[in-house]
Amino acid sequence: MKMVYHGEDRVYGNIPDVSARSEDRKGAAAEAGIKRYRLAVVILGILCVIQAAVIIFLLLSLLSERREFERTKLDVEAGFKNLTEEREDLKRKLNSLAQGGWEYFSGSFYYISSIEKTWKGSRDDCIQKGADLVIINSKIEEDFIRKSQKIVWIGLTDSETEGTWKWVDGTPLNESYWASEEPNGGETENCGNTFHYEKENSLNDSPCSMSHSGICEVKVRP
Ligand code: 2F8
Ligand code: CA
Repeated sequence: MKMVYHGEDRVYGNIPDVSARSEDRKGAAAEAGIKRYRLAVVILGILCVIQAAVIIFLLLSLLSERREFERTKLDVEAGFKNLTEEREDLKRKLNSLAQGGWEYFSGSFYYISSIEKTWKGSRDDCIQKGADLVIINSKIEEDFIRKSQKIVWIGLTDSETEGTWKWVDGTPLNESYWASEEPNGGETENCGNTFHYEKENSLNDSPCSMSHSGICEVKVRP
């Protein structure tokens, strides 16, 4: 406020000081501007911090994924190397089987012994070769064995329980290829062979003490 004079007369009063008000307004506006500016700086700062946090998080995720990928890659490479070695090993084994008189048929190698032995003697020979007497799982397998045109011991016996025929792996005889009227030996004939190889169904029971060739089997695929 400032005093105003009119001629000689002094007039006293509180007249608003316009220029001061304008100054005040300017000051207030400047202060508000500074506040807005500070607020903007703070918001920008917060946004920068958030952005930096997001970038760091993404980088860490990326690094962890990359490490995981590297680990998986190493595992796959090691698995591939093992498989390649196993394949080479199998090839060597197959070649040596083929050269040793084994015959391949439908996922298995078969060997017919030239020396005739009891059922147990023939089985022991097969086991000693890393095999066992054959287990017949299908008609085509039975036909393949019949084609040898020999009586051969197979991996079938009811020695444990009379009348309960089992394969050497302990599985029961389900699909049977008994010749007609077989098995007929009761307690005197407890081991299986291909006595009737000329017939469509060739299996027979014979005394286990008889001497025959045996047919061994090694499965090379399930
Ligand atoms: O005719 C089938 C019959 O043939 C032979 O006996 C005569 C067999 N014997 C031996 O293998 C010792 C039976 O087992 C067979 O059932
Ligand atoms: Ca018989």
